[in-house]
Amino acid sequence: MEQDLLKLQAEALARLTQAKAREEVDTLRIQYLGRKGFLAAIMKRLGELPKEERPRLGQVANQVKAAMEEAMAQAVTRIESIETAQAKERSAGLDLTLPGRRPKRGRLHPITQTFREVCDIFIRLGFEIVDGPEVELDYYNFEALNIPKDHPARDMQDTFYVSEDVVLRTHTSPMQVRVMEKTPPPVKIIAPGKVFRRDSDVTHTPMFHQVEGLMVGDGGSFGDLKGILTTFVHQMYGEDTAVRFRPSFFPFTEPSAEVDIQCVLCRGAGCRLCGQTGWLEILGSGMVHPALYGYVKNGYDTGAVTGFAFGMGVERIAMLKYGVDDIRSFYENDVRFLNQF
Ligand code: 2U9
Repeated sequence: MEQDLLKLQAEALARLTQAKAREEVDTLRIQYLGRKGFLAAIMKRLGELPKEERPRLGQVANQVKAAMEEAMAQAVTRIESIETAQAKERSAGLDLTLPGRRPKRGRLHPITQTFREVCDIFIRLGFEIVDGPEVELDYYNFEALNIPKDHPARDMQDTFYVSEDVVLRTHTSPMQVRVMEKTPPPVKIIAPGKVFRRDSDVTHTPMFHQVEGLMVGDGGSFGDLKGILTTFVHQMYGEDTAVRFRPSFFPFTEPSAEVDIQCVLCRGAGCRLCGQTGWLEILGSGMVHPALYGYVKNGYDTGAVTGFAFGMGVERIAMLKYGVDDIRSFYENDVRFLNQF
């Protein structure tokens, strides 16, 4: 019987070292140590032994039972650590066969695109870019542009005042005055940048972008003005777009002309967009007012030099190019709108 017990132990231990899952260990526990298991079956025969042998065999049976329980605990620990290692390996593993996630591509804001397109056209025509402060002296924003205090033209541009003498620039024209102060003629420059006006509706935002140009000396006639601006319109809206120059008034130019293009929607037939006129205003221009040369001096002798200037709102240029009817759409950051450009 002792031999049977030791054989049972050896057999159980061997099977436990082979076990690969906790369920297998549970099954072995029931088979070997259960109420109707192998150990219980041998113990039932204890009564067949001579009385004096029974205590020693009882002791052997207890040792066998303890050895099997210990081996079962060890098997569970071993299986658990294998399972943990396998789980780790699974989560760390890269499946290189999975399709990659497409990164969302950003793109330039439509106003930035138009802004660059406008600037590029003038760069190709020989203009140089100048940059300057957005917070500007009243002097450069108004006085030196022939708009003295109390001049009615100040009402044309509702201004953000920082102090009595400092404003957020209402146009980029101050830059051109600053350049003329420093540089004798000829100059051929564009001043692109942000400008600020106290205005907000479907065609106005408190901040918008302008590109203004100035060409003084070395030409700079009204004929040059017409040629340069017609070329600009044709490059921006297509060669077949009709252009007209309409008399206008600005304090800083004389004579002044607004530039209209054939309506982009009805092609001149008349519609709601162009107010049935067939034309859309896109920019302002004119010959630099002789009074301005008196402010900058520096070789700009009234009578000796002539020049022309122009200005446009980039948002308006973009609205007409892309058929956008509310300027505020550019600044609401709705990706469904922005994705179209
Ligand atoms: C200097 C001399 C003259 C710049 C000019 C305009 C006409 C003009 C408007 C277009 C739409 C402003 O954005 S807008 O509201 N601009 O019509 N701007 S001539 O004239 C200058 C500039 C600088 C030294």
